[in-house]
Amino acid sequence: MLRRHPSNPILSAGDWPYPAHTVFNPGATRLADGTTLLLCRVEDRRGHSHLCAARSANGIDGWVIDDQPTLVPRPDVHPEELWGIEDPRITFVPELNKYVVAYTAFSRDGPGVALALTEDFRTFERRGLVMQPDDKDAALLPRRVQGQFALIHRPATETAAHIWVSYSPDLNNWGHHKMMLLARKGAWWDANKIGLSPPLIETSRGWLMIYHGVRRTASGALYRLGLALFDLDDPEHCVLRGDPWIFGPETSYERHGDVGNVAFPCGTTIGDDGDTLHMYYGAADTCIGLATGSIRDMLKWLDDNGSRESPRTQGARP
Ligand code: BMA
Repeated sequence: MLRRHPSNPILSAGDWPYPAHTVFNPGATRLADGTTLLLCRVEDRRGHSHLCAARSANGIDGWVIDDQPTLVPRPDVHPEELWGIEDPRITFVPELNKYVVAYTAFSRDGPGVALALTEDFRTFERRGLVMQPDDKDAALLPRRVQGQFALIHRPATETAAHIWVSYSPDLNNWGHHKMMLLARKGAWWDANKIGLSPPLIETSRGWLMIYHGVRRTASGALYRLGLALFDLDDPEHCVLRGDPWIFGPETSYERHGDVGNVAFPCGTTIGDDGDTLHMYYGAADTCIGLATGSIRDMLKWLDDNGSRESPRTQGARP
């Protein structure tokens, strides 16, 4: 359902105009003129990450990469960014006429969720930490639902890591926290730990979610992707959830790298036809891959491979 581009990996540290150890887990959007913008996580040789923008007319090649880091940690004013900023998810919000970037701030006490607003990916208005540690894998919906902004995120405890949605009137004050999707249990590919991957995709049938499931194996974790669909007006209500995973590490650049067996998308763009989905993903925490699919095919696949879930029983099926 998602086909890898033959020139994968499309971006890696060797393409960078300044020293970089690895580049991965990019947020993605299309700018007003159709340009694809990736906001890439760049890890330096201290192990700290910052974000750097890369722009391309076709979203495949000809990338123009900022010659300096685009958004850097500011632990002097935002102590929660002490050990870097990671994994941005970009949402264009027409009401604000701005892009909202939800990213992981790596604090002394673990990862939390921070927001920054921008019009041009050159200057940013930081809103700071909105979800305290341990929390990550966050993205905003592009419009209010029932009068409120909605943020998807993944709080984690020692025993649980499920996907939640929280609501806010102003992007600063968050409440009405609701469980959105539960990790399954036992042998399932998405047992114990799941998280949002790219921001939700709005379709006529609901919000389409691509999420990752982490399978713990004797030789480490396996990061794979699944699909779920949520009610447009009530995003905490899961309409359909796919049973099998749809995309996982297979190629050498996904199998081998700093963290092998990881395919981790943080962004998608939609083609001019309104259906073609370009998914940008971190491969093995080392480089960036592109895979392409069809939103229509994904919805059809969910009809054929999905189960209806009620909030009380989701994830609990054997
Ligand atoms: C997750 C995040 C991602 C990373 C993945 C695999 O928990 O930290 O940034 O790609 O693990 O290491």
